[in-house]
Amino acid sequence: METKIITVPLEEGSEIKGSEQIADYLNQNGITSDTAVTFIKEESKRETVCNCCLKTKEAVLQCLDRKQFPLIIGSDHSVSIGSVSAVLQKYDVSVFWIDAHPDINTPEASITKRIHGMPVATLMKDGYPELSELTEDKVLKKENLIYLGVRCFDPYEKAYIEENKIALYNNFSAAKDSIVRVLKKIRKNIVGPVHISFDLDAINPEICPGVNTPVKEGLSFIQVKETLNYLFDNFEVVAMDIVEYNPLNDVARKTVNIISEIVELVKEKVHHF
Ligand SMILES: [Mn+2]
Repeated sequence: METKIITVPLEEGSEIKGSEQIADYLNQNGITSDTAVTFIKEESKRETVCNCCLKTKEAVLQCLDRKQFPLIIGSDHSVSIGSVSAVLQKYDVSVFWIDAHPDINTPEASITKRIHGMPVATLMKDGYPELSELTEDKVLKKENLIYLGVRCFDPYEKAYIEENKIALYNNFSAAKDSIVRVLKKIRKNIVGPVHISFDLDAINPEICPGVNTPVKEGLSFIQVKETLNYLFDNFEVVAMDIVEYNPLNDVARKTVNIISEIVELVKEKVHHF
């Protein structure tokens, strides 16, 4: 199968400058977009995010219809409202949300009110109505969500995840289990196709600094590659996001080099589908 790179230059969900020119930065570093999503900016950030997610959803749906693999490279994580909404129209997917943050805030519970902290709740129909509508009659089910690498919670988020028994695995280096052993253990519980939503801030910011909201510690790049290799080799991965890239925070091209390696890994795996 062929991989299609869809770049999405959204900043309004994070409200942090730096991601508008990601397609140019990626291009300068040898990563060419097949589709660069464009959208109308409105006065309201919410409406802008909504326009952007709708366009992202359309681009992803087009890929899926053409039997191509959509690899979405984005700025703020709100773009996943668009990408996962598209995938949900075609598949009853399990979503691996690899991130420092759970992104499951609701508009009411959110402290910052930034939409990039709400995509998971939005996909579960607990977001702003005009954004939650993008999933149409589908919804991301709690039992189909698996968090990896999450280590920075708001109190509401922590309580929600615990109460709803959402699968969450982190702190692999301290645990006896390696990340692959954890994935092997949970494999039998995962049914159907998989969407990977990978936030670059899951990685330790010392090795991956070019993100919007860094959180100290985190996964090593080796752990990320092990995870992706395992997921692609053992599941039907149907789409993937790489998000929260902020070129203005990058140091010595560390982050863009990581993106580049991930893109090559994905293309290689998808090529054999
Ligand atoms: Mn995120």
